[in-house]
Amino acid sequence: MPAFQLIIGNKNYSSWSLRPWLLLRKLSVSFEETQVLLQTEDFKQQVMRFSPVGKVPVLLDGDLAIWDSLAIAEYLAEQFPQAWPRDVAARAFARSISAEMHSGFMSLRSQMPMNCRATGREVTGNEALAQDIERIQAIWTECRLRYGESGPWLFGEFTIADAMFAPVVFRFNTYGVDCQGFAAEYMQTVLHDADVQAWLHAAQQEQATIMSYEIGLTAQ
Ligand SMILES: N[C@@H](CCC(=O)N[C@@H](CS)C(=O)NCC(=O)O)C(=O)O
Repeated sequence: MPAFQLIIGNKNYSSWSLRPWLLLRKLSVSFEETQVLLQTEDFKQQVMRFSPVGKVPVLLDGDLAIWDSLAIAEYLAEQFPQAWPRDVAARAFARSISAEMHSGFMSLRSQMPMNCRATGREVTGNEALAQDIERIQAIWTECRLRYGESGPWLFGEFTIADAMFAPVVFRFNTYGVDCQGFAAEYMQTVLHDADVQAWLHAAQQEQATIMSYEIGLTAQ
């Protein structure tokens, strides 16, 4: 039986769930997956069996529960140090952008919710959304230029930073955000990754639809 159990929401919509799921896959750690669908009547009640917050994701390691995506990532990094870049400066940078993702980009989150199986959606975003998009492309470009020599991910090898930004790639794909250069290449790396594809495939099989995430069907 795997040591870890990961409680997640809908693969199509739960961007926070994708992050630790992808990290566990990339660390080749076996884990059991338990899905609690968002917006089911007893969602809170079900998730609160595992965590006091009642939000997904939650990682269970035996009797120990770790909630919140970044805390889960840090917990895993204690056991699998390759989850962060080895170089101290790169690691500091990776931690900074991961924290920036975790605590910021509110306009992106609210105006472009993750809906990974959808494509061809259009939103007329505001200036704050444009700034979020610009900042994310700048982050990806800087990472690839400064730290990306040893592989196709932000820091060459896959790290927590890639897990943190994976849902953003799905968002850009869904809403047709036009990326150029290094940012465009990075999008392709993520979208063609086998584990990301496995997540997407599962999302495409899900039947549940949450209308508040289904935006941009026609130009607004
Ligand atoms: N800061 C948390 C955010 C977790 C979160 O908001 N999860 C959403 C799903 S993506 C959730 O559980 N929503 C249900 C609710 O708030 O009732 C993290 O990083 O894990």
